[in-house]
Amino acid sequence: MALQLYGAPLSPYVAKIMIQIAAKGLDIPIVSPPGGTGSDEYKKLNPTGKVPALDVNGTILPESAAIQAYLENTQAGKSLMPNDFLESAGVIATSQIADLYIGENLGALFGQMNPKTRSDDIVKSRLDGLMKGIARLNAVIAPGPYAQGGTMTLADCTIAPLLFYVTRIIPMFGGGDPLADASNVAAYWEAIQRDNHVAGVLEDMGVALAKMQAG
Ligand SMILES: N[C@@H](CCC(=O)N[C@@H](CS)C(=O)NCC(=O)O)C(=O)O
Repeated sequence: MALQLYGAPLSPYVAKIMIQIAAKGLDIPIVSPPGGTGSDEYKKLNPTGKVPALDVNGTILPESAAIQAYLENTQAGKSLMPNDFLESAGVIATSQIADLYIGENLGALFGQMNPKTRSDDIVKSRLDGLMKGIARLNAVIAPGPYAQGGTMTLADCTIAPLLFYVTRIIPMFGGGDPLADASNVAAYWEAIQRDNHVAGVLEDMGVALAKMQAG
């Protein structure tokens, strides 16, 4: 089966698939979307224009949660989903809480990085939303070493790259420690960075972010 992942180094949604690929020991090439994310050229392949997208023998699968599920169901390597249906649904729920209530707000804040074009109202409402998202995650996540059940799951692939940005972006907008009132998330964040597969991908993200900030 020929697989190829369209990706970009700074995307937390791409990083979640890269952690999954690393943890399962898969060999899937990562390529830049032709013309760039959001370009007309790339939209001919993937109508959403977003990364990640998985090319499966010429069929393009968008959306990171769908890609996670596809790779989990079709590829060999370490299982990242519990066998128990209820535990497995819990992993999906925790991933969704992180994606919807943290990831969506982070995405909006990325668009407000430039102080010259920034809307204070958008920043305020998205920072409020992000803090509520962190509180929601705090209510469902284990304090490490992994998000659920003491072993690596797809939830860890999703959450770690989002926390990478949470801990960097809120201070950039003048906020304090975003995890100060979220002790489970704070302990989890300390622990998950010690997983080798997670650490490798987060390190690459750090390098790409430093390069972007240096202009
Ligand atoms: N819900 C999507 C979100 C993906 C996403 O927002 N990707 C961003 C990069 S972090 C992107 O490609 N943005 C380009 C665009 O919106 O045109 C997923 O889970 O895959």
